[in-house]
Amino acid sequence: TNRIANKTALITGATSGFGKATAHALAQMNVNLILLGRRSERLQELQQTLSNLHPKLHLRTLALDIKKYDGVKTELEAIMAKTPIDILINNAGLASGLSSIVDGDLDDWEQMIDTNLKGLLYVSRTILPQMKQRNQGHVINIGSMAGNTTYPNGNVYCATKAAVHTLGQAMNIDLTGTGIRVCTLAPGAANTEFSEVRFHGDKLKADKVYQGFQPLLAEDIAEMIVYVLNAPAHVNIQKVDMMPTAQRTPYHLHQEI
Ligand code: NDP
Ligand code: 8X3
Repeated sequence: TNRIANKTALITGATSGFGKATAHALAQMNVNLILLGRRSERLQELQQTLSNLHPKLHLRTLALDIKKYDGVKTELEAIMAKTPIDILINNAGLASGLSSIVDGDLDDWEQMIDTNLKGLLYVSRTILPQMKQRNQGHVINIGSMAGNTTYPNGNVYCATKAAVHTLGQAMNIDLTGTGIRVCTLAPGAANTEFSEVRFHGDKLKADKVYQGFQPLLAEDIAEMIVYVLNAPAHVNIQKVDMMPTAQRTPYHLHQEI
C-alpha cells in the first residue's frame, strides 16, 4: 500500500547522502518534493535527474542555508502559501572536526550547533504551525547513534544529536492530540560525505572510517524513512536505532583491516 502518494515533502540536506537517497526513494513513491540545500548546482542536477525519471512529479529546489532564520522563514512560507507541506525530513547536518573538548575549534562548534540544532529548530518552527492548523503531518528528525552514546572527541557533535533526540520527544509531547507524527531516526556509521565534511575534505582520513566492514548506505536510511512515513495514520514510530550489523555501539565495531 502506498499511503504517501501525491503528498509533498520537504527534505533538508538533499544535495548529498541520506537526503539525496531519500529524494529518490520518495519520488519513487510519487511524493512531490521540495529539495533544500546550500549547493544550488547539485540541487538543479538532482531536480533534473528526478524529473527525467518521474516526469509527473512536482519538484522544487530551495538553495538555502538553514542557519539563517530570515531566509528559511520567508522562502518556506512563500511555498507553503501555495502548497502545504505534509512531510518534513529534518536531515541537514554535519560533524565538523573530531577533537578533544579541551582544544576544540570554536568555529567547528558553532557550525554544528547552528546547523544541527538551531537550523533544525528554524525549519520546524516555520513548518509546524501549518501542520498543526491542518491537523496532519509527519516529521522525521535525523538523530544519530552519537546522540545515544557519546564517544571520545565527539563532544559537541554528540551533544547536538542528543539535543535532536530530545527535541523529537518534545515535538511528540507538544503535539499530543494532533494527527502529526514525529520520528527520530538514529543511524550508526553510514558511508556518505559525512566523514569527508567532518575531516574538512581529507578524503583519505574519511575513507578509513568505513574500512574493513560494511557500513550503512544512504539507501538503507531512505528505505527506513519510507517505511516510517508509510505506516498507517494511527501508527507513530517515534524512535528508530539503525546500525550496521558490524557495529553494535560506537565502541563495538568489528573492522577487518
Ligand atoms: P552528507 O554530508 O552527505 O550530507 C549532509 C547534507 O546536509 C548535505 O546535503 C548538505 O548540503 C546539508 N547541509 C549541511 N549544512 C547545511 C546548511 N547549513 N543548510 C542547508 N543544508 C545543509 O552527510 P549525511 O547524509 O551522512 O548526513 C545527513 C544527516 O545524517 C546529518 O544530520 C548527519 O549528522 C546525520 N547522520 C549521519 C551519519 C553518518 O554516518 N553518515 C550517521 C548518523 C546521522 P549542502 O552542503 O549543499 O548545504
Ligand atoms: C554520525 C555517525 O559514527 O560519527 O552520526 O556517530 S558517528
